[in-house]
Amino acid sequence: MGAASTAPPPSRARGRRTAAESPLHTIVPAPVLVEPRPGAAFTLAPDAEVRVPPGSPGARDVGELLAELLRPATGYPLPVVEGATGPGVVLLLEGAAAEVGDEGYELDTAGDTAVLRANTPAGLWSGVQTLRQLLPAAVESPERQDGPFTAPAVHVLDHPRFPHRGVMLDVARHFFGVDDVKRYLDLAVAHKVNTLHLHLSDDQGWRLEVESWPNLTAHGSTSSVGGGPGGFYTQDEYREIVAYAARRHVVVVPEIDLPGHTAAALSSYPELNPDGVAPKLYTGIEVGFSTLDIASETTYRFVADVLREVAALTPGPYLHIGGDEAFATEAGDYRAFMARVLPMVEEHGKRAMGWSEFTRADLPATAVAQYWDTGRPAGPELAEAAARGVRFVLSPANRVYLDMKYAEQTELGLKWAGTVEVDATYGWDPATLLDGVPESAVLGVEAPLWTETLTTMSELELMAFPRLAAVAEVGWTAATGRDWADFRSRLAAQGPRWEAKGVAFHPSPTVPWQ
Ligand code: TNX
Repeated sequence: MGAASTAPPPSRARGRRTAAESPLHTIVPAPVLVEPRPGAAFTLAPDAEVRVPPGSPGARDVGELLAELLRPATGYPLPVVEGATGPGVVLLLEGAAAEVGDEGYELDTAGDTAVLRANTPAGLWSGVQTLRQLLPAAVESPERQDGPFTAPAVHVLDHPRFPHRGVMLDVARHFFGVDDVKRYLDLAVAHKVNTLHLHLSDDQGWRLEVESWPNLTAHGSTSSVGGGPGGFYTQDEYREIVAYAARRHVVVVPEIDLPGHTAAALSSYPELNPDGVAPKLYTGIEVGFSTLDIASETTYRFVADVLREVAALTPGPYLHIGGDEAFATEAGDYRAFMARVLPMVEEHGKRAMGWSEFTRADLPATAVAQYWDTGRPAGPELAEAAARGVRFVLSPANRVYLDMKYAEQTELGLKWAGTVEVDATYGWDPATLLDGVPESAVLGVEAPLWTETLTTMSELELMAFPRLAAVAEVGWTAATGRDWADFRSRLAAQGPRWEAKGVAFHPSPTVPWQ
């Protein structure tokens, strides 16, 4: 193609629209209501301030985070001030419609002012994500960009469908350090994810320091799939992740997978093994071959110590005790084990989470079962648990497993649940997935990212995006507000945002990327 004369002007070079031109339908997850307002578009002025209500550290924190998000690209100082007047973004903890609840918000943009109203700081935080997505993609850049930074004049009213909108990261098969976890979290919260589940132990590695059983990390952390070096979080590093997440209104759910998926622990302490012999560290990707010694009191001392330390480090309401694929544990032993361990979780004032197999145990009504199978006729124990009050987090592998290949030719990932393109991730309804598990029993959805085949941050990103955004919308947006044709064009609008953030994403052929 001939050079200069036929090239489009730079702002349109890749078919991008400026924010003023962009349609309102760009936000993922889709809000309950987005209405254009008459009048001028909102422009973030160079002297804009972020105005926060006096006396609310939580709201101030949201204001600080908003300023931190916008400063690099705009180069504006964006001071965070209490109750002052002047142009900018106003955060209010009053005046929001009651229906927005704990996590919803109202947003009004026009002229030199954007006003966010919510009942809680968490609601303001949700609104911040929407405001970001109304501004041009360039605001996401870590480097100074040319303005103006404008957003259409709109009124948005919004609140989530489900309270639990999670992502899970498997840091056991391959270890990912604190900075990677923070980045993954940052990318997820942009789509209003509020739960980070960390899969902290598995056959291939133990990833959290436990002071009372030091060999778990001294030895058990030193392996990973394929024989890499492994790694682990010190208790201080884990606290750092929890605090980073909490500031972003994300609850951390720590998982210690029991009684199977325990080869790293078994290799660290011979006395935990049914035959008393510690196996070598495991670096393959088989599942279902390991089990703690169900008959030994040492096992229960071990589990009690681990859960006590993890509970003490974790302010959130859950301890996830795994329970999946315990094929080396006899059915009766499995139930006996869970009967001992479930009360330990409650003793620490926590709710037990576990993979769906743990519905075979006698669960307390406070328990939360995480469904991971592919919708094959589910056993009656799921419906029975739901009837007893157990709540469900849905992670159907053929929909939301972010480690499944997109297509046969996808280099990374597995395909035991099939190949999963983003339309499949989007096209299901949590209320009708499982017979006997009605919407009232569904706490929400979660997208697991297992890492047998993934070793770098950009590999995580490539598998997670764009599917993570689709799961987030399944969890946030009411069924009546969801539509694939509409979603795929809104998803396309995320492409330039991910590019601005340097996110590797799968250019799905099902999406009309801009
Ligand atoms: C199944 S689903 C597992 C994991 C694997 C994953 C790979 C579940 C609870 N367990 O151990 O990593 O498949 O897709």
